[in-house]
Amino acid sequence: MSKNLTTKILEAHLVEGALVPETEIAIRIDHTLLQDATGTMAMLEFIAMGLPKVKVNLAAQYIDHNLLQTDYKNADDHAFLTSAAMKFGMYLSKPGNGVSHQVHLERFGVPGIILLGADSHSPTAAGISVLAIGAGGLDVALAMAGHPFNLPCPKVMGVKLVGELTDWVSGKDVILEMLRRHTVRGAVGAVIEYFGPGVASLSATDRATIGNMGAELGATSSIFPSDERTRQFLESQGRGNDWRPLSADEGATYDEYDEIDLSTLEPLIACPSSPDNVVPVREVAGTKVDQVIVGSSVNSSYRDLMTVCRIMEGNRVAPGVHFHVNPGSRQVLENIAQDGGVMMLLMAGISIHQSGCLGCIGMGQAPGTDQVSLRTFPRNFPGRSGTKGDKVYLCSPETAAASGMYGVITDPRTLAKSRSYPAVQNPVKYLLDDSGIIAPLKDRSMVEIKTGPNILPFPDFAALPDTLRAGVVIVLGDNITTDHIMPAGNKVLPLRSNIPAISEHVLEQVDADFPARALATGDGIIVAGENYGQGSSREHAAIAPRYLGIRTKIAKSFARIHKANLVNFGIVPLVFKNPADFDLFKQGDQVLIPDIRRLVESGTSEIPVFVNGREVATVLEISDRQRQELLAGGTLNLVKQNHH
Ligand code: MIC
Repeated sequence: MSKNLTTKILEAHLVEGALVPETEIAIRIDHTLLQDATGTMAMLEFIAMGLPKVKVNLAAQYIDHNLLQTDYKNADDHAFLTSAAMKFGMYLSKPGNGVSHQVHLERFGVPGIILLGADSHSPTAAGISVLAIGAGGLDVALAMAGHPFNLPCPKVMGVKLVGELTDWVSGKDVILEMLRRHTVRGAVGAVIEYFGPGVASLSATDRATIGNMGAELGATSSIFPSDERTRQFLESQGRGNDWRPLSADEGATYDEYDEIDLSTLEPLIACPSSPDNVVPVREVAGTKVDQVIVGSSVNSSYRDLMTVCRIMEGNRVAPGVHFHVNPGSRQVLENIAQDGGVMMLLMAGISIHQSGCLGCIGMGQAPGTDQVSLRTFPRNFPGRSGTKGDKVYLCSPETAAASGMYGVITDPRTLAKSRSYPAVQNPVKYLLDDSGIIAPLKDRSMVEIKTGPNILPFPDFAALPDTLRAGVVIVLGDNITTDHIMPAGNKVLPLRSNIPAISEHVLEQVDADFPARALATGDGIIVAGENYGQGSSREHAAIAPRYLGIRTKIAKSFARIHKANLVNFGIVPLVFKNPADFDLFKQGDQVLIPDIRRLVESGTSEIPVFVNGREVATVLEISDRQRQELLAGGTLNLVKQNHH
């Protein structure tokens, strides 16, 4: 039978289960990736497992998120992560060396492998045909310890690409078109597999852009065939030997199907404040812009930045606009510097920042009150920039450059009147410099792990009680993001290794009293609408609410990574059998779930919940393994029990 590429890669890595969508499978992991914001907790969890060394082919620790050193906290975390990476045989990418996604693409990814990353944008590696999956830190720590990764088997959404992009349109517009068509929930439970004649016209870095923002559709991962373009990219990185061809079989079928004619796409833009709020740029053209940022998590490659350089060459940023560039890696910066791009940016009046995530995660670069910020980033969830009521638009580097030049949102095709499209290609041979990467040590015996006063041990969580009596601490609507639940930004991110301190910020943007009320309630419940917990992989969005006493969340539906994180930390993720029952719950209600422990243990999917004298049917759709984790009060408790 002919197979699609996703099936082939999953089959080659399958350890348990069968490839039947929605049933649980376990897969072997080849590479793991941690970054510093999720990595401190993941590393503490790995240390708690008591192993002397990582047990995957390659484990990388990146320092790219918490780069501002406003006090000792981030610097301490970096010293901790560096020492732990050296202790356990990992690669360490130093602060300023680049964003994990870009660096892994450049230096480590290999077509056909599976990468598990504690960052939802890990599927950037789709650019070179790596099946990369975002997961919570604990799941990645378990993979580092050699455990297979458990997940609901994804369905495969085949997207046939035909035609070629026209001038001034690039990879970002392809994924914005996907978001326009399918919304932020459109690919939940699916791998998006691109195929067809249009693929060959997309560079590895344009494919990486499309893979990165598959996360915004809720996809488990995204994948492209490995072809001549993939080979060229690996050759240009001095890694031609890592290349192998990969594609779907002739006549392969897909669970879902879509088709995009690349030649019909025009420049698109996601308006505030959701990545799927997409319109053609021309519809919002003329909107005054205060800030423009190109780079960070996505659109930070050589092609992306050099496109901006070439468009801005001999031009200036409009007065009143602050234009920033955040290179994806030191390698990208060095290569555009070698080709004269840095001077083009400087002479245009653009600020060049160090390579890293920076404003993408609210680590600096927050816009001012009522200012419009145009970014090539993947997410524009409300307040994520660090400014309440922010107005963040997401667009391609082409649109960003044109808008920065004119000071208003501008369709880049209008530039065609005065200049030709630069059509930048990635270098045939990159200038290579791995000085920002420390390779695993041969002799690790002398390495001591450094901690600091802000790095606290993982809190103890109690096992699931027999019967749960809990108060409804808050009722929330649809599409609540992990940025709502556990905000990022330069104030909160430094607390990622200190659960008591970070828990004071849970849901603060939605309701500043939530943390205090949750603590006062004792055992608590959160009630929510559809797609609860979309967005990032941050497990703090589960750990910190749990620390505040939240024992169950009842929602109309959950996002994949967040649901897995909830179980990992002992929070029971219940789904309304009848979504209309959502209306029966109000803040302050007392809820009773009799016999919850026995029900979870018994394997039944139906869990009755009592509120205001009414019985509400809810469903618990998790695997037997996850049931054991819930009973123990979380995965770490179970791992510890099994070790003793
Ligand atoms: C993000 O883009 O939201 C992040 C920051 O990269 C997160 C990880 C985190 O919260 O540390 C992600 O996407 O997983």
